[in-house]
Amino acid sequence: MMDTEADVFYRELPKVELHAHLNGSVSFETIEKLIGRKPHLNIEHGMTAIGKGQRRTLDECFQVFKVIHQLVDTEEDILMVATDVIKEFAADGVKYLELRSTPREEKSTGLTKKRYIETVIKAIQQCKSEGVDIDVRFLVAIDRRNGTEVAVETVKLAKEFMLSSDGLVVGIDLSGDPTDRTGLAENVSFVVGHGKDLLPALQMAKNCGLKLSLHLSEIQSQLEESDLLLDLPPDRIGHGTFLHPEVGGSQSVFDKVVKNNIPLELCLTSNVKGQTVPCYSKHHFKYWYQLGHPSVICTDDKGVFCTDLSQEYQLAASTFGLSREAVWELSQQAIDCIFAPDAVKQQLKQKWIDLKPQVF
Ligand code: 6MZ
Repeated sequence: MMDTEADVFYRELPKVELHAHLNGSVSFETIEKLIGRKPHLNIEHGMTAIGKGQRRTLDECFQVFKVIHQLVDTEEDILMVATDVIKEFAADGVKYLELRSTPREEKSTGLTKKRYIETVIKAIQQCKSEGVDIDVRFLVAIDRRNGTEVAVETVKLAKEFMLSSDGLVVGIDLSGDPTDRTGLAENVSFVVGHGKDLLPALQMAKNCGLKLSLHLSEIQSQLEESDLLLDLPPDRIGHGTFLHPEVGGSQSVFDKVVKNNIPLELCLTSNVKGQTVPCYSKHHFKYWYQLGHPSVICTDDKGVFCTDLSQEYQLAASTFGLSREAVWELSQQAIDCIFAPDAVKQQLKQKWIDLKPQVF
């Protein structure tokens, strides 16, 4: 299909991507290469992506990540996936990207969590040395389901890399399936994944200078957890679908978000396809944007949800009637929410000025 004039505008719009999970961002083309490397797994495309018009429960979305993790289990895979993802974001007009990923160890391939992070950093450095026009930083992710000990271990690793990676590792992400709250040990089920168990690790991260982006209230039942974690406070919030009063958010939670001016990372297609939001027009972007609260459009998992950042901006504009001037301002305001230092913000702001069209 031919690109329309609007497609070109949104692709050329310089953009900041702040909420992208590495393994959720793997494109169709890269999945093809991974399937070719591991034919014995019998994985087909329908198992790694949720196509146009399709919807799944959030729980089913998390099954998709498990399939992708089977395909990405060696250093070579991670290097290829990270390099491809970075180049795809760059080709889509993203000038600054914060990638996030959960370090995994794979006994069968000898992959360790440390090597996992080193490999992502290597991919970032390789893209830089090839002159790919994008500034990439990394957030080390904590999967809420793995509990206190793993969270503390992850923060320690992130701290090590924050000090040794030349500013590439900038923070911590808290993510993972919020609907799955049971773990099993010796056949006794117990509750996992509650933020109160992760609070000490997150506090430790904050104390050592790591920035915090936390998935909060992605589903309705997480309000009490959000109230607790907002006292940290985090530097950014992922999704925050149920934080405002119109969807049942408490005054206490709402006040904490607003008083601390905590930016929200908003992912329209992800929330609609994962059915935590009924349709695009009911997305909470509208509420926060109208309030003038810092709201950053992001993709979440561009591979799994078959989207890209240009498309997400285009959807926000068509759904909520944003002018091109307003869209430009929205992408520019995202610069203030990045975790890299002020000097980087200044460079990006200059870039936006240089690239801005005379007329829209
Ligand atoms: C919460 C999510 C997510 O870390 O292996 N992840 N966590 N909510 C979401 N909304 C849909 N989408 C992705 O990338 C995949 C992992 O990112 C988190 C989950 O922990 C998932 O396993 P990485 O690169």
